[in-house]
Amino acid sequence: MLNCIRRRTEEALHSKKMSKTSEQVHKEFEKGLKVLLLGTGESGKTTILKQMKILHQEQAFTDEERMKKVAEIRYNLHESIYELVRNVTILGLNFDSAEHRIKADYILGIGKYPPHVFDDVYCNCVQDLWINDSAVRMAYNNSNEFQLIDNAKYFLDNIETITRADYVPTNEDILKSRKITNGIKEVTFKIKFQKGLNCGLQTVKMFDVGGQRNNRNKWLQVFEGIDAVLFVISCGDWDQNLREDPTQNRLKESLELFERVWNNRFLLQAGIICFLNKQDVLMRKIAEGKHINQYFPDYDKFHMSPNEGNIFDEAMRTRCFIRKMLIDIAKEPPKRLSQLAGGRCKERQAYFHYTIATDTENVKKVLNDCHDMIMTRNLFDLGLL
Ligand SMILES: Nc1nc2c(ncn2[C@@H]2O[C@H](COP(=O)(O)OP(=O)(O)OP(=O)(O)O)[C@@H](O)[C@H]2O)c(=O)[nH]1
Ligand SMILES: [Mg+2]
Repeated sequence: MLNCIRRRTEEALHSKKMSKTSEQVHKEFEKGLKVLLLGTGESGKTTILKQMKILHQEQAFTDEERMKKVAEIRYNLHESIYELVRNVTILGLNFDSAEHRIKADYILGIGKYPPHVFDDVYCNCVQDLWINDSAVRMAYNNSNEFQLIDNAKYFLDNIETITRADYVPTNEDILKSRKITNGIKEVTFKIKFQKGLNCGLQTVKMFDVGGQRNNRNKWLQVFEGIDAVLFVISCGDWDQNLREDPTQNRLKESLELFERVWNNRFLLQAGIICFLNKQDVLMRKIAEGKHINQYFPDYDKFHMSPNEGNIFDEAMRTRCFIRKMLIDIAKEPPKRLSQLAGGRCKERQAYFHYTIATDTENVKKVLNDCHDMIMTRNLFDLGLL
């Protein structure tokens, strides 16, 4: 009799505890997540935000938004040819013919901003220079020496579509377009998660900030109560310098910024997930015979561990090397955290993903993994796991 009562009491307590736990898990889920995108200029933060819209909003871009993008994309198209033509001379190259020189002067005469009308004369000039002039191609192959947007080739190859009067940008066009972020953008998503700790809707607030140096002083405003930082780093620009400081290497700037974010005292509670982005650009550069060791001599001493992949795969080795430099920074517990804990440090680690932010399927998978990780971490911190 007594045994029976005890068993029932234990069962009741267990079930009460379980329902309390499940209530707490539910509460934690309902509270929503605050996610912050950080990284240097042009690393791909806004592109990740655009992917969130594509993946989690019924209508990713309204007709009005698409129409607004037309001007941005045409701006990207014009700035691409303008910078290429301008740099032919700067690089000491010569156009193939007098006719091409005249066409180049016509483009330069328009100036940095695109013309009001993209007529046949304009389109023919751009296409002839882009497709047929070897000096323009040479400038393109050396575009790490000046500032050219990543997807210049994509826009120049698609000039006929982009300049049509009835042009409506596709999602791919929008993902590949480039417009600098100034200030802070906040977007709230209601996300339906299929798997993981809880199936249902969760609110995710995502903050996108401008990554160029003059924008970074605004970052502090949004550091409060952040669950996770998605730190985006471009792996394709080891041979380029910053737009805002032509003396600083872009990858070095990213590594230094990562170190500052890792040690930032306002972000000690946030999970840090690092997106090693622009893997397609990295692979393209390796395929073109470019190497990182010219800019990062330590690469020659770098040894991949056998489980990281084929050591003869140069692209793989390069991405592992960049990852290793980040791991070395994150290996040290944040300086402030060790001080606060009097030397006894709560374990903290950074997570790494290789990404191509313009590829929706790739980002979908990575973001799902990140969500699982953030929720697991939050529930663990609350003692619920
Ligand atoms: N090829 C390629 N292009 C990418 C990738 N990720 C981003 N881009 C392009 O890189 C450019 C810059 O990306 P953004 O997302 O605007 O960069 P950002 O980090 O928001 O830059 P700021 O607003 O200046 O801080 C855009 O043209 C993107 O389409 C990638 O993985 N591969
Ligand atoms: Mg941006």
